[in-house]
Amino acid sequence: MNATPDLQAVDVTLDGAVAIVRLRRPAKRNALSDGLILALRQTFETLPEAARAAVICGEGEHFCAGLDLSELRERDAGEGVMHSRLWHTALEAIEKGRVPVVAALHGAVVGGGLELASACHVRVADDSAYFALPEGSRGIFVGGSGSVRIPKLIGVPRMMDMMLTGRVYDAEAGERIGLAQYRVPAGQALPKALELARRIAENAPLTNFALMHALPRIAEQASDHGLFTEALISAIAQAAPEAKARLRAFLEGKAAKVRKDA
Ligand code: 1HE
Repeated sequence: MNATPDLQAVDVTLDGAVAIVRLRRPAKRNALSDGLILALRQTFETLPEAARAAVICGEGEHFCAGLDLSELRERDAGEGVMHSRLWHTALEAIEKGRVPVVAALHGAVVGGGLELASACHVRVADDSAYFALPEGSRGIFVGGSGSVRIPKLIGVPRMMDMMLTGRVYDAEAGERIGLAQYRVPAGQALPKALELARRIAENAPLTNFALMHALPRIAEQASDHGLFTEALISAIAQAAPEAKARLRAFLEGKAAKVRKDA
């Protein structure tokens, strides 16, 4: 694979403790070329030190049109494996990176665009968003970890249906089945994602790290192993000085209570 990171296609800005990562190929509906995938990997591996959470969004009318189909050419099986593995490492840099990532979704969230969204930790869809996996009709298969991550969100039968029949879910249905955890009016995905990311950034970094790295692994372990891992991680998290300070603040009446409208 000869591609180099297309750094023009990804814009990173820091808003306080939140890194905003923007896909910037609107003329191609933010289709994910090899160069853009490499740039995403590099971006998430080298987020600014001050970032404690991130938001990913797309410029233009759509979040992301998936794989850049113009780059699909005759690949032999070995090259196909390497291409898929490139996507895996890039999306792994998001899912198992340093900070939680909130996806702000609008317009098309399709194919590899949905694979990208499913590597994020929280998904916010505005009412213009729609979700599809057109790979079935293009004669290909998911290759960007969709077969691993998407069934964890919606189950194998729903993903099977999307790929076999070309079913498209709108934002409302997408939220109902679990493709997004939040639905907001059109145009509000980014503000809502930012609001959530700012809240996430206030958590103890070790808690965020434990959630990103321990929770998905525990969920895949046999329950006996999961309980043991949970005991280890919770002991490590509560031993951190920041955890002790936060607990003390609550006991002294200085920390926020849980409110039902929060
Ligand atoms: C593209 C791509 C793309 C747009 N690769 N160039 N993904 C798909 O099968 C989705 C294909 N795209 C679409 O269905 C539509 O473009 C959209 C619904 C996303 C947007 O429609 P629209 O009317 O706003 O835009 P458009 O006129 O279709 O596209 C504008 C330009 O973007 C046009 O190029 P132009 O040079 O004629 O201006 C399109 O060709 C180009 N474009 N989408 C390349 N995807 C790791 S495996 C993952 C496997 C997959 O992701 S398969 C699913 C691929």
